[in-house]
Amino acid sequence: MTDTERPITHPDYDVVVVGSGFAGIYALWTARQRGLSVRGFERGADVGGTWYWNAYPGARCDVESYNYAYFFNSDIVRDWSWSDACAGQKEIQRYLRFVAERCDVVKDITFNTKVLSARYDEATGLWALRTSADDTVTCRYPVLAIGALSDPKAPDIEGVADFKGEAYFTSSWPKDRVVDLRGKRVGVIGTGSSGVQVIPEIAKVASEVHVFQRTANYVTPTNGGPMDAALVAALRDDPQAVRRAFRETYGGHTPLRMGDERFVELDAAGRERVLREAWAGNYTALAFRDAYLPEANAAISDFIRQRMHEQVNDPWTADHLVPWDHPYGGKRPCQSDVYLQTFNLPHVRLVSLPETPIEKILPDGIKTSTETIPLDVIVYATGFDAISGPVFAIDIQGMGGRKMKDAWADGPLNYLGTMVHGFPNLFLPSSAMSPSVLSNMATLAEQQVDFIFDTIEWLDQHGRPQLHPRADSQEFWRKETLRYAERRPGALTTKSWYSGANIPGKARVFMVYCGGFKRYNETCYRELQNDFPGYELLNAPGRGEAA
Ligand code: NA7
Repeated sequence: MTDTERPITHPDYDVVVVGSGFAGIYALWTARQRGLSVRGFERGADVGGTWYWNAYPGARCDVESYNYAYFFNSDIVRDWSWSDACAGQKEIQRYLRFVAERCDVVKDITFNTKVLSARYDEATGLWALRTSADDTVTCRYPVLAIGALSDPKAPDIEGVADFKGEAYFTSSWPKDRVVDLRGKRVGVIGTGSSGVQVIPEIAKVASEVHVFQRTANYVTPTNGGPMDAALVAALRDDPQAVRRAFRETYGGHTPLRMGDERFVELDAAGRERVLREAWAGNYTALAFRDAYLPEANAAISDFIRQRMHEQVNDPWTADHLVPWDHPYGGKRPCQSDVYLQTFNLPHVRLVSLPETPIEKILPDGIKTSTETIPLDVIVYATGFDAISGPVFAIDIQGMGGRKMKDAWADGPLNYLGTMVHGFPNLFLPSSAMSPSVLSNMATLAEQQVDFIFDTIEWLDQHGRPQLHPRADSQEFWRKETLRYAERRPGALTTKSWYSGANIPGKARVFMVYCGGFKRYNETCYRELQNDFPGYELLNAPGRGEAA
């Protein structure tokens, strides 16, 4: 009998938190605040999650830092200053370390340790988590704060292992040394947000840059630059009011700037005027009050294409850098002030894969259908097995020995984005069917952790039954997610990682709840206030006390 099959007799901890990004750090702190025993596991050598791993040059958040931050503790809000309106990776990782130290949770985390499996024990209602340190810990409540974009996608290209030069992934860029690309011939595969950020940085030092693009993306200017002092002062004045206000918005952040005229009420000249004003103010995506209408979205998409096109000198390159195949927002749009102009440099060149696909990677370069390109370095910015990938990376077994992989064989199913039928007391913040990547992930982390620990508190007050969502609640939530996705232009028609289309063979399900943060939060708390009508309660005899 292996250690993981042995009967569980007692919980080592009330809560085990896996991951130490935004959600993990706050979950550890919240568990302690509520008098629960807790242990954290982190596969990296430090806290930060996404912001630990994605340490490539140019990595930067495209949500403004004064939004993309914690608000649960007013002193932390007042004691941290951002150097830029959109902070870079290093600064965000430093911030997360600062918060973890202030909350004194670093000591609770076992670093460099992966959680490999989680098994539910029906006799006791407890969970056993097996780690890469060949250890098993047991708990009542596993909180898998493992992120939505933390399982890198292996490049499905022949010959990857044959390349004899240097190879780097943006998703696991070396942190222990400086990668020196000076004077080197570099190929970059992938033009999503990571590619768009790293390519201009590589172009500053490399002798040649070959950008291998499968699909062009929308690229609009960033919101970076100096912080607005008045805004910072307002945020620091009453952080708790800000925190409450965020939860009343669609995206979980300060209200976005948007145009106040309606597309349907304007003639062609009026629409052009509004779009130009919005471009100057950097709110083109919300140029109209009714920007969500497909016809308004089409005008916005066209306008952005024109602005992109005019930044690139070579007509062929410009034509190919502009996304013609999907509407704005169908895929995750990118932001950069320098990406498009980078292609005007003489040593930077676009290779358009739909016309000249990569045939294989050679020991000394990349062979496309028309040429062999000699390279010293290949950078893979090829993305992630998003949202459900990190969940599948842990072998999770629930009631009746059912595996999560089987429960989600046709795509993720859960209720309110946090719990899965048949997996009692297991919590999955930042996972599928939550506002997730279409909201401010920092606000979402706080909201979900609050909801999870309010749920745990309710369970403790009610004799600690086991709780899991009913199957019909999951079905309702699946339909709700689909209903809102149908209203989002391009959501269901564009091939994107939002719906698993970037992974061959992955079930195609739109995985992000687009009903807005406010509605999501209210739906969660309606359950709690009404004693969880959408869930089933199970009693678990023979439970021991946590150490
Ligand atoms: P993305 O947005 O998934 O981008 C990955 C890119 O890599 C995208 O352009 C892909 O093309 C391309 N790709 C993936 N596999 C291949 C192969 N085999 N050949 C050629 N090109 C390939 O990931 P990012 O890391 O850039 O961004 C992730 C999120 O991080 C981002 O959205 C923000 O939320 C932050 P495709 O579009 O699939 O044709």
